[in-house]
Amino acid sequence: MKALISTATKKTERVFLVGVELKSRTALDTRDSLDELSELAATAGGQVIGDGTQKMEAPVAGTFIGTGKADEFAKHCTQHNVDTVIFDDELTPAQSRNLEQVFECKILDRTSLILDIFAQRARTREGKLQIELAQLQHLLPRLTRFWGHLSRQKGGIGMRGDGETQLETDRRRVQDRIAKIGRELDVVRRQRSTQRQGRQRSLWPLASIVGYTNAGKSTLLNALTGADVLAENKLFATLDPTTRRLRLPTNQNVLLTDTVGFIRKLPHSLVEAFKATLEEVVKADLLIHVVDGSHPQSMDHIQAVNAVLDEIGASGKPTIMVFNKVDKFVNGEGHILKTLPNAVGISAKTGEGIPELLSELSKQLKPIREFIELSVPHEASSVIARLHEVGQVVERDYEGETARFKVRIPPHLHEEFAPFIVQELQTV
Ligand SMILES: Nc1nc2c(ncn2[C@@H]2O[C@H](COP(=O)(O)OP(=O)(O)OP(=O)(O)O)[C@@H](O)[C@H]2O)c(=O)[nH]1
Ligand SMILES: [Mg+2]
Repeated sequence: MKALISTATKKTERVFLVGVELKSRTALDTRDSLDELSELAATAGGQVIGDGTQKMEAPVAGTFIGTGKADEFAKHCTQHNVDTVIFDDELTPAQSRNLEQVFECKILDRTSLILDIFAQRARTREGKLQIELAQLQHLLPRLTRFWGHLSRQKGGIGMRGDGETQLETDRRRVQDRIAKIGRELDVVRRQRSTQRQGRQRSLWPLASIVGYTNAGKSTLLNALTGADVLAENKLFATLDPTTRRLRLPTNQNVLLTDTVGFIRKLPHSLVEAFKATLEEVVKADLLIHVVDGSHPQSMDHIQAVNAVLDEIGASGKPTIMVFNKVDKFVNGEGHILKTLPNAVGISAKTGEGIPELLSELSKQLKPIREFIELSVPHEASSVIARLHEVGQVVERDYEGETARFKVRIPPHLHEEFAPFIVQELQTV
């Protein structure tokens, strides 16, 4: 058991972490995951005073860890004035209740901790509603008098966000609130979808920046487009999507979207709640998967991101793998780059590798838009109207015998305009 010396002020919540080394996991996996949990706890404002692990075949139904171990940890926690014990795996409602009795303090799991961080970070109306929905859905089966009591008395980690006022109410009211949020979200999303349609009319291809939390997605968007999205060394710095236009050296335009980062064991309720926000990712023509290449677990991170992409139905898209933070590479991490197709090593911070990324981006975007010259009879007004609706008309000339257009179109519309195509243009 690792015990850290406390320098906590009265207000900081003192936190103890518990992880299990199941048969399916190695000691290293458990350690990595606990280190990440510790970062999450710190991000939520807690002070981690120590952690403990147990090696076991499978979790115990009643208390997750063995009762002997639970008693041992509980004693340690009492001695060190621990306010909150956080388990690295999702607990069942019954396990949480039983553990609360053993530890006599607040019990959280990784899921509620992540939900709590999201609640603190949410800024937009949609973000706040989504996180409240996820919190309430997670909470509903876990509503106990203990929680109600705690939320009135203490608040703190796991008890924040707009959902807080509801924590003390009964299930019925929570359910009513869930239904109400659903309706409010509908309204907010309809507005956002109108905005998106406006953008789609421009018909620029959409590239979504995805990746593990803290990989450097926002830093990259800022570096490429001069956006000023908050980028900081904290987990889940970004929740709401930001889209900016990028004009490539080849004069192609692309819309870049930076959105929420992913993490191992991302709560399902959260993925569900954020599905609408993540629509940007689902709709994208191309993904830019940013990896913190200097992180020792970068390969696990890639897998975790791919799992979430799968879950939201965004896997299988053309993807550029971007290994970021090359300025921090020390142990030849760069070798991964050579083993993956479409991989680029960059530093969003120093600008190293950005030209290579831009050229890979134009290469990947080329098949996404065709640049063609058309000759359309003046009387074919429906064709001309359709062209303006679905294509990006760059030049037009109505003076000659036929109307002439230089236009960018999605390749699947090639057939439709085939009779009028004069030539395919080189500059895209
Ligand atoms: N050394 C180094 N640090 C970087 C680089 N790119 C980003 N960072 C740092 O990594 C941290 C996270 O960067 P963000 O851009 O906020 O990461 P993100 O992927 O948007 O993270 P979330 O929004 O939290 O998911 C910040 O402290 C950045 O300054 C890089 O190329 N090199
Ligand atoms: Mg970010």
